[in-house]
Amino acid sequence: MADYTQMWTELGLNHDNHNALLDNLGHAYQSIFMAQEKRPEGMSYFDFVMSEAHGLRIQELREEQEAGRKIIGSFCVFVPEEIVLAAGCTAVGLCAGADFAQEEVEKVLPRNTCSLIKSFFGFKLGKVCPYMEVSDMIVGENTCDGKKKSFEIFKDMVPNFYQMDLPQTKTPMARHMLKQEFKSFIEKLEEMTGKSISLESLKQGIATVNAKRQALRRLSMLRAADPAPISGLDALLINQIAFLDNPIRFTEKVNAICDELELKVKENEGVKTAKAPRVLISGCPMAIPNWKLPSIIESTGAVIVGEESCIGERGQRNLTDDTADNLDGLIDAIVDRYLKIDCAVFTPNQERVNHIKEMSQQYNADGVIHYGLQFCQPYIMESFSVEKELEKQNISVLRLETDYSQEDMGQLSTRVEAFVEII
Ligand code: BJ8
Repeated sequence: MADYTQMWTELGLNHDNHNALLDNLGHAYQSIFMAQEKRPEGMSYFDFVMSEAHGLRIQELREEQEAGRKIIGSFCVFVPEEIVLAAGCTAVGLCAGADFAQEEVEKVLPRNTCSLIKSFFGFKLGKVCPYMEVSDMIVGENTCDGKKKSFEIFKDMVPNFYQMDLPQTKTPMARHMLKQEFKSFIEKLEEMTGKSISLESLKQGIATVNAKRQALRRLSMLRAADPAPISGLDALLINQIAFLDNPIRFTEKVNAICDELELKVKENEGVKTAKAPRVLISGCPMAIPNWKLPSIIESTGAVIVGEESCIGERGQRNLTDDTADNLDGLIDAIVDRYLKIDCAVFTPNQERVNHIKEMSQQYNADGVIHYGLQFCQPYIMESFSVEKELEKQNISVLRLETDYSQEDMGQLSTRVEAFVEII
């Protein structure tokens, strides 16, 4: 990696903390990803992106800023990338997948807060996330109580915070509210950039994001093959990088790896042997660098064939209809697309269980591992009804609760191994 010290200083990063984080990440990446066998050649691009995630990609974002674009950071797949792009801005997902500066975090948040929320506080307090620091505006959404209340504290830690209110039901009233929220978001972006979103720019934004979703869908479908042509770890990594990379280049690279995987499927080549146990993961999102559970699962010899998660199919599943010939019609289409996201903060949320069943059939999964982050009420509460419904269909389920620490690795491995043996 080139020397980015000056850039990191200009962004206000804490060098000691940041170096420690990069060191840890580098080691984890080597031992988890590079140790895998039979990786597709196309993964070399994604390895490169990861190796330059705090370097070249940040430099690119700064160059975009110099050319007049604004960078919009967010924590939720409800923040519409189509609208961000239409406003001439760039969207980045703020990853929150590792513990950092825990002592500092617990001075401002209760201990029993989910790891994801603690993580973005830790990245901010420890000054280690260049994406957070390069963002011109950070959007926080009212989803779970944890995020909603923690944003009341977080908003004072960043220079330009925007709160997006989201409904928790899918009634006509809730739909109306979401449309008003998206319109306010458009106004905010227009005010920031001094430019109006036009029919053409919104169509273009929709086309770019739809193409990215279609490429990720193609990747998902290829994982239905037995033997699976790509590991769950690598597929998860691609889904994680979807939140950081330039969307057009990313789409090209995902399609390129899909071309390679199609050939592998034709030739019956897989990352594991045919008939290796096939697992579907369902639950909380796994942000970079949260690879703990997938690496435990795949180290047992099983292969993960899908993620029912926002960093996975829940976040990317649906396309936005781009056929309307006026701006309001396109905004309606965006609202309709986003209201299909079946996050556990919604009630009722029968669609999610239906999707889990559908995915386990589509990808020929032998069992489902429900992943809940400790203290995440929406997903942990929902895991009981998910388990009941899946068991009615004779789908084996393992419900796990964990956090970002390494302390429960042994216990998790034992439970996962036992599950993989019976499926
Ligand atoms: S649309 S899943 S990205 S809110 S793990 S912080 S829910 S206590 S992340 Fe999410 Fe948007 Fe929903 Fe998706 Fe709260 Fe649970 Fe923590 Fe969570």
